[in-house]
Amino acid sequence: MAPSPMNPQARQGAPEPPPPFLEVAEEVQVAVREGRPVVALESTVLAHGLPWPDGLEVARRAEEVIRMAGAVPATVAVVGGRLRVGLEAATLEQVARGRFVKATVADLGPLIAAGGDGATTVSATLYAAARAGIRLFATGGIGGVHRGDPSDVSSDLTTLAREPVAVVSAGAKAILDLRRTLEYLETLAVPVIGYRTSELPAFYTNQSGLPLEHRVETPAEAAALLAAHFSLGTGRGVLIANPIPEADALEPDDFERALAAALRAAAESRLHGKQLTPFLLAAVARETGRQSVRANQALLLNNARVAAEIAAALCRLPPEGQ
Ligand code: PSU
Ligand code: MN
Repeated sequence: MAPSPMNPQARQGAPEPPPPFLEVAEEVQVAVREGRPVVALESTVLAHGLPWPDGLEVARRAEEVIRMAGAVPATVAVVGGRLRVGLEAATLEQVARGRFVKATVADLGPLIAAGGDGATTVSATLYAAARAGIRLFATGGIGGVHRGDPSDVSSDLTTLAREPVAVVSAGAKAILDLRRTLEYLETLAVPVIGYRTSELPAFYTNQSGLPLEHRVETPAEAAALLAAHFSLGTGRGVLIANPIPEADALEPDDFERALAAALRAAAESRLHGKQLTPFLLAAVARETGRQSVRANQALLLNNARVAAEIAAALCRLPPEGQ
């Protein structure tokens, strides 16, 4: 059901009849019901985007940062065939150990049928967040159009066009073709909003050279923009592009050198599809002497904080029509 402009639930997310395999943690359910801020987090980045135990450390810290900003964190994963929204500490650790398979929205049906375990990507997390009535979602960088192979397009993009959730991300992962990724989002009519920037951030760095038309300066401004967007009832999400803090950014030249080596290694191993992104991220981490891992953690925590601040501002807006 698309949220209608008159629907008072439009800001918090209109609850649809939940699919039977969706299991939303009590704390998250209560917060959504009472109109309190909630931020969803994905789990692929914990399991496959960062090495153990960095993934676990950042998972815990992201949840803390969200709580400190007054919101409830809701990390998403498939556990024993149940799509879980909000994980307890022991499950978070299991996920970060990297044994859960990478699960996109297309993998949910097979995983649920098999009773399997999956770490959800941005696309699968968007699906779950929307069903749980969550409007804000923080990640590191969304997937997009790959360099060298413009036919490899992440389902993160097409799912953003289907689920009315705002994703706070440091642009898209810089291992991608950012220009084509931005074009693709334009085709899908997903608005891309710069958070205190007029340039698409490039994940580990802030220089993409790609201008953004829309920009907000504060959580309140972002919340007002989201309320207007969601009230349109287009059913589409929003990408809020939040730059990495300058002190944590990589030198663009260092990153490009590391990426060139990573892309060569990927081509030699003939990698493609789901394996490509984790392979490239791991190779860049090796090439930069883990500087990229530290940058990835810093930007993720920064996105978690901004998402929580926007979620809180969204809940503070006066009721619609007044
Ligand atoms: N951002 C990171 N690390 C990651 C990812 C994003 O910093 O591991 C993950 C996200 O889960 C995203 C996925 O949804 O990579 C995209 O993978 P693909 O390109 O295969 O669609
Ligand atoms: Mn891909």
